[in-house]
Amino acid sequence: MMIDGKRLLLNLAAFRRFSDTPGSGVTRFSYGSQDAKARRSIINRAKRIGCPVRIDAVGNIRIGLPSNQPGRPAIFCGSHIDTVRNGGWLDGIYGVCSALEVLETLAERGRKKATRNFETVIFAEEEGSNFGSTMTGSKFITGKYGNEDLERLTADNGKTMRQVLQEAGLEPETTAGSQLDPVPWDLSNVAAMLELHIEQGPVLDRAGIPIGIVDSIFGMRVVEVVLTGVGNHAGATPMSERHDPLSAAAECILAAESMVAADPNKRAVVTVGKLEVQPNCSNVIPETVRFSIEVRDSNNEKINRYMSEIIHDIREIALNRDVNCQIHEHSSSKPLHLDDGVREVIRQTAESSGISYRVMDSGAVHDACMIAEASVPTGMIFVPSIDGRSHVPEEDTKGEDLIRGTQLLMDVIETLLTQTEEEQ
Ligand code: HGY
Ligand code: MN
Ligand code: MN
Repeated sequence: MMIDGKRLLLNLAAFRRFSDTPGSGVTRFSYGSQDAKARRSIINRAKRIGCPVRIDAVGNIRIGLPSNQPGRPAIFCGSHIDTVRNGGWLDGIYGVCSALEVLETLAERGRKKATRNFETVIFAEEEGSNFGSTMTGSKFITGKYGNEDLERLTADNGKTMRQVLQEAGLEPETTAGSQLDPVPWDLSNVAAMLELHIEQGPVLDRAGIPIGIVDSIFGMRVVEVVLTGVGNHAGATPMSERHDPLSAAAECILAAESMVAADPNKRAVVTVGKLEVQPNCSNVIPETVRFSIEVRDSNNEKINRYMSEIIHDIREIALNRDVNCQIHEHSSSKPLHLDDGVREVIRQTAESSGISYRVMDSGAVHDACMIAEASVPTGMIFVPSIDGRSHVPEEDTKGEDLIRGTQLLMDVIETLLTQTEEEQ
């Protein structure tokens, strides 16, 4: 079945306007007003094509086909609509618009004899922009997160996830009969899940290859560090008497960077993306500094080894500078290998369409990780990111690459929907 490429690009372009930072990238945090507008437009489109919509207690959305049969195994396909701050116009939303394009094409054309159902899934809070934890919605779907995390996860303004959900009109405690589905979901009848995504790195763009077929996804571990020194007057305090937590943080960050940059296989990465200084005035020696550190790699043992060494160095630096140090585990996800069977269907479909591809790993994490970790056979397809840029306003992909990726997704889904038991 042919997708409608023009409709895909029009829908993608329309989502750019749901942003708190028009003109400087896309900012659309889950549970915010722009997210609500984006959801509304998706739900209106689903209703217009006669597709039933379900929403769960943390805002994950699932949209089925009217022809879905109760009890039949389902193919899931989707991604996320939330973004980082001043992010790009494609991260997540490209996979959602593509899954909606597949849904609409299937709803319009009907399907050859199908042995499975099809559902578009939109995961909430994938970026973790509110609470600092990536893949939050899918962690609730799989039961990795539960009620206690509704209190544990807090936004910068101090509001818990439970309070943020309530303000967004979502109630975590869902009683039977309420219009929200409970979490976790029963995934036992999900035959496969597919996520189409921009690569967010330079590999495909540099190689001039239009499709990436993902075989593994990096793991990550995030800790939060709080360094407390002695705030004081910037002008009247001699250098020899200072206990400056920001200088200590600078030393910690450079130590972490040089350690991981020396990684022999050059794939491990460490990032300090968030740093808060109190009281953050140019003429005051800071009192407290709070910053995130995340380590990612394809090997879990290496992630933990690096993080332990980083934590050790931080404690040592704090001691030498007589600065108080607290380190809290924040979130993590293990590296994982995606399903060989689904990857083979993607590879054969690309081959028969004459599309050149590269099998590759992903340094970015995706909701596909959580669904795969819940033992659902999962596959991912990448399209190139121009200059390898992502999580920034410059994020972009050529229109023909976007359409090609969605058509390949359509073709793979068609195969999975009509697979017989033996072929599975
Ligand atoms: O952080 C990530 O890898 C993803 O973009 N949330
Ligand atoms: Mn993403
Ligand atoms: Mn992202």
